[in-house]
Amino acid sequence: MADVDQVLDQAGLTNPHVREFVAKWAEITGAERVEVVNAEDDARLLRESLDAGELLPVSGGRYYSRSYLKDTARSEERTVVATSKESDRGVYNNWRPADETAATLTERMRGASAGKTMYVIPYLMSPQGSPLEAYAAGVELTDCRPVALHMIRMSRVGVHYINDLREPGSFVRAVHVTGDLPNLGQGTPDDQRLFATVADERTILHYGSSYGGNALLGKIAHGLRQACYDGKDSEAFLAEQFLLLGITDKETGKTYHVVGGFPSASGKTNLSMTLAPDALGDRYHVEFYGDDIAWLWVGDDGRIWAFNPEFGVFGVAKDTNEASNPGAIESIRPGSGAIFTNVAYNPETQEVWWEGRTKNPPQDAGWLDWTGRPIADRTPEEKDEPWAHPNSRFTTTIAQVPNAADDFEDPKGVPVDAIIFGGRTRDREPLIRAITDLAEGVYDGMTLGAEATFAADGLDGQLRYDPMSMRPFMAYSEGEYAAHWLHIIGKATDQPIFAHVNWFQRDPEDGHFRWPGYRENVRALLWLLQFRSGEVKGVETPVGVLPARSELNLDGLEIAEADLEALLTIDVDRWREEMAFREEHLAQFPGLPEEIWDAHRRVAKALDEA
Ligand code: GTP
Ligand code: SPV
Ligand code: MN
Repeated sequence: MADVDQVLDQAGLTNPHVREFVAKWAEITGAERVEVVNAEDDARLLRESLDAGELLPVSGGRYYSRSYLKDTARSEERTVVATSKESDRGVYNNWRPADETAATLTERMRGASAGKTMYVIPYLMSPQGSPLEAYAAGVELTDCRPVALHMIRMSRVGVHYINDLREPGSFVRAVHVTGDLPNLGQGTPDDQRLFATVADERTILHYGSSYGGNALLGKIAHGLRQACYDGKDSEAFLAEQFLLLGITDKETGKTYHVVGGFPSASGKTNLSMTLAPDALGDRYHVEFYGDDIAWLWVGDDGRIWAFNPEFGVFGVAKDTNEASNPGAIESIRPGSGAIFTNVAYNPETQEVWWEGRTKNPPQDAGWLDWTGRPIADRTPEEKDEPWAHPNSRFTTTIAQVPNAADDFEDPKGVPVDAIIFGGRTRDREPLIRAITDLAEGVYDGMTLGAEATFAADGLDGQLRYDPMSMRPFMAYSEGEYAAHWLHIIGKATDQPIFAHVNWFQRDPEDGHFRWPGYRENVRALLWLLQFRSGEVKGVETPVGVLPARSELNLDGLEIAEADLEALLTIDVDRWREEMAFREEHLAQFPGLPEEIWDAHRRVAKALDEA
């Protein structure tokens, strides 16, 4: 066992609370060595990971990692929020008592890093100097070197972010222990994995994975789950699984900012990195701020302000190509330092590939699927299996995104003009409906959902509800959550407009997407911003204001009349059916504010009278 004090001295890590935290967990996990990580260590750590075979080289100074077969996504069932008050229990947050959860995890982690190095990663989940910086500092301890490399891309990493913090509670204590992945019983009744945020102690303990949100603790665990709790506790802010983008109208010189909550894998990365469609590109410029997390607060000017606490992008690879998301392709180009996880890999050419990268898979020999198996060895039955895992990802920094906003690191954030929600809905939801009332906006967020992907997930036509796209991240009860939203946005004297969008409506006959999606989605946002500023009137419906056909800018877009008609109208019968599902959904949440119920009844009544 290394001399922890000596290592921390050498690294110039002087904060006594952090030192105490590191020493405690070095002792518990039994790590053989301790090492402090700064962003400047990236090149050395990459070399060491390549030498150790943890990473494989991709052409142009990029990298490839493969995770254990049963460790390829966040596990929502194994993720819990723990606090000392049972009133934090929600319907979806897997609440547990703090003391027994911390005790269980301490036992699982005891001795589990024996023989390994424990990397100490001080990080900041905000631009430096932001008004919410007090909630953004953390120290992740991990026994996995590639996790350190991902953290360097996804957050701001360095000792100077934490050295001067005085209070014991002024940084999040985050401990990640990988565990013996082949022997954790993933998906069995004896599953050993446990991912806990002990929110009222600002402590995160994750055991049994080295993948994504399970292991990069600054991202989901701190940036969403812990921050969601801190935001409520302080009554100061909201932390949401939101994208953040800017649209500049070059003709008027005005810039607008939009945040959007879509459930996981429902299009946040794609929308946030999008470009204006070619036909509108001369006039509108879209700027990227963030693709997964935004923190929101009320500024002194009475507006809602936001920033992205992250430093990088951990994006879904599938279907990312020059047409769907040219910005993403550019952000992972040779020289970007990107890390690819669980895509297909060719060790001879050092190239990577995933479904949708090109129309057809590459032809040359030597390709391995995401598990490392040669494609050439596939049996005829296996021939059609995907080469990349459906949740395979790329990791890159925001600075690599070509249309990253110049001010993405500005600590004062940006003012928010619109808050949009969107899920994957095959019918019922029109392209866009604007909502001008705060309670109806929050109600729309609370009834957000995505289509059940497997028949077993739910009844046909019924959504898997994902309130605010925060179902797996809410750190306290849904009722209080809605109240906190009403409180924070309600404090703003100049409130953003709400809207619900849907890029995924399909023709029931042949299943084609009625809306072309991707870059064309900007057209719906432009309408919303014009509606907010009173330039267009829209068409009132019981569920919000829809664009009149003539108001939607369709220059350069070919779309069938029947599709457009379906996208710009509402199906009242399907909506009435949905209202009954919503009633059951909302009734699960004790303490849901009366304003939300009023909004529900208003919409239901309007539909009945329609
Ligand atoms: P997380 O990182 O898991 O939170 O996901 P995300 O919300 O950022 O999702 P992402 O943008 O990566 O999109 C997920 C999938 O939806 C990808 O396979 C996209 O190709 C697809 N997708 C995104 N936007 C559109 C769209 O406008 N139309 C259609 N048809 N598909 C889309
Ligand atoms: C998500 O699953 O919503 C993600 C990826 O953004 S992860 O970091 O794994 O949570
Ligand atoms: Mn996400």
